[in-house]
Amino acid sequence: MIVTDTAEKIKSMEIRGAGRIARAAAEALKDHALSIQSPDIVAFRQEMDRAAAILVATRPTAVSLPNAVHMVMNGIGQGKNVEEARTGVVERAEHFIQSSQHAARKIAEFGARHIRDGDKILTHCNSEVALGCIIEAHRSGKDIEVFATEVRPRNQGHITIRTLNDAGIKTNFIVDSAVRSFINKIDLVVVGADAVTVNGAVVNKIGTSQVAHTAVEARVNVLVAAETYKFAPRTVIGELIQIEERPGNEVLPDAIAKTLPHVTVRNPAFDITPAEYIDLIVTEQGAIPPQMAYVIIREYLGWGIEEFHKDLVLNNGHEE
Ligand code: RI2
Repeated sequence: MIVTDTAEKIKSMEIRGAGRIARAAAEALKDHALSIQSPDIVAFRQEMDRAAAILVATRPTAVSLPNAVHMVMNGIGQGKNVEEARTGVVERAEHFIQSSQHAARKIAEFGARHIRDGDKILTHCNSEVALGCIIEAHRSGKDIEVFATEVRPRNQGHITIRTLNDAGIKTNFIVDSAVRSFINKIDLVVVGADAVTVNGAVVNKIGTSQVAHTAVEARVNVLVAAETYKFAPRTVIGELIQIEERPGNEVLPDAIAKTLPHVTVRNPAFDITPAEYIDLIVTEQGAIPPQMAYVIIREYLGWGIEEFHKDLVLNNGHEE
C-alpha cells in the first residue's frame, strides 16, 4: 500500500527534509484517496483518517508533516459522497505540492537578496530552502563561498556538499565541532527549519542551536529559511514540539554499545534555537523577525484560536 510504503520511507529517512516529507505525505494521501473502492462515505473517511494517522506518526518533529496532512484532509470537507470527498483530497494535495514548490522558489529569491557579493556562508544539515537561497545568490552572479558541516550521525552534510559542488559553488566541508574554529571567517549563517514555534524559536537539525549560539557570540547574522507551513499552529495553545530521539545505533554500532553496559547512547535528531539568536526568518511571504511568528500562524496558515477551541471542545466533550 502506498501509504505504508511512504510512511516506511519517511521513518527510515529515505525520504527526508521537512518540505520533502510533507509533499510525500500529500502525494500518498492523494494516491490513497484514488485507490479506495468503497462507495460508502463513512468508510472512506475512516480509511483516510487511518492513512493520515499512519503518516503523521512517522516522524514527530517536522510540523510540515501534520500541517500538510491537515490541509489535504480538509479536502474531504462536508463531501456527501465519496466522489466529492475524493476530488477534494486530490485537489488539496495537488495544491499543497504546487504551493510548496512555489514557496521554495520565492524563498530562494528573497533569501538570495540577503547574501552579499563576497560573503562566506555557513550552513548546517541539508535544507532544500536554505540551499535554494545560496544557489540563487550564486546564480545571480555573487561570488560566494560556503562552509558546510558534516551533520553527524546521518551525514546530511554529504548531500549538501554534493548539491553545492554540482552548482559550481566553492565549498569547504567541516566536522560539526569545527564551527567555532571557522566562525570568524563567516559573514552569514543560513539554515532551514523543521518547525517554528509561536515565540519564534526554530526547531532544526541537532547542532543548529550551537551553530547559532556561536554565530551570535561572533556577531554573525543567522538567517532561517522556512515555508509558512513549517510554523506550528498548536504551539499557540501551549503544545510543545516533540523532539525526535532516534535509535542509538545511528551514533554507536550495537556491537560496541553492548560491550558498554553503563553507557546509554542519546540521539536527539533536533534542537531548539531561541528567537533571540535569529535575525530573520525568510518565508515565501517575505522575511520576518522571528518574534512575528504568531502573525504567520494567524494570517497564512489561517488557524486562529477558534479552530483549536473547536478541537478542545470535541476532545473534552464540553464547552467551558
Ligand atoms: P527542508 C531536515 O530534517 C533538516 O533538519 C533540515 O534543516 C530541515 O529538515 C528542513 O529541510 P531531517 O529530515 O524542508 O534531515 O528545508 O531530519 O529541505
